[in-house]
Amino acid sequence: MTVRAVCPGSFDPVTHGHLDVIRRASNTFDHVTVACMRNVSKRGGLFELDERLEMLEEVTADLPNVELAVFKGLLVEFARDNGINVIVKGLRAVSDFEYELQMAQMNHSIGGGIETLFMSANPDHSFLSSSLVKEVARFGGDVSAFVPPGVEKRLLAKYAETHV
Ligand code: COD
Repeated sequence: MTVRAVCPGSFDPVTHGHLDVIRRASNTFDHVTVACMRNVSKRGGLFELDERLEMLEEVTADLPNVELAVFKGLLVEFARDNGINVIVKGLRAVSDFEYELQMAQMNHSIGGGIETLFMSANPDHSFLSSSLVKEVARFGGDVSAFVPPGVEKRLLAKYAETHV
């Protein structure tokens, strides 16, 4: 049986933490869809959808079994429509766990039993979130250790452009 996984997220922008989970999923499953949520309703949404996708495209170009997609609405519906068997999430800390567990259980319930598998975050990246990276970049801090070079460039350009 071909196992198709999805790594869902906002990816606003993609960080080394996301990339680590995507790479490990690509080594574990036959096929991986990185599904970028269309509406970033979270506070601090910075990049347009096409910009987030361009960055994802750049950083996953060397992973032949990874494809990109956009979704809106329920993740389980996207998974069902695309023959996806498994949702893959990264777990950074206990603080992630409660919400992620609840989401996994809800998705299992409304998604015809779809499984969520958690990958423990690489300790080197377990403190990383897109929001924190944006905050550091916004105030002129060095984010080169946290995001790929192309993403860093776009962050610098974005904040130069918005003069925030
Ligand atoms: N290390 C490891 N993993 C990480 C790291 C890190 N440093 N940073 C993030 N991750 C992983 C986490 O697993 C996270 O879930 C995923 O990457 C994506 O992170 P973000 O911040 O880009 O994306 P989120 O958290 O905004 O994405 C949330 C979803 C889009 C997955 C979620 O809201 C969703 O599924 N929405 C669709 C509506 C739906 O179906 N809701 C659920 C009903 S129960």
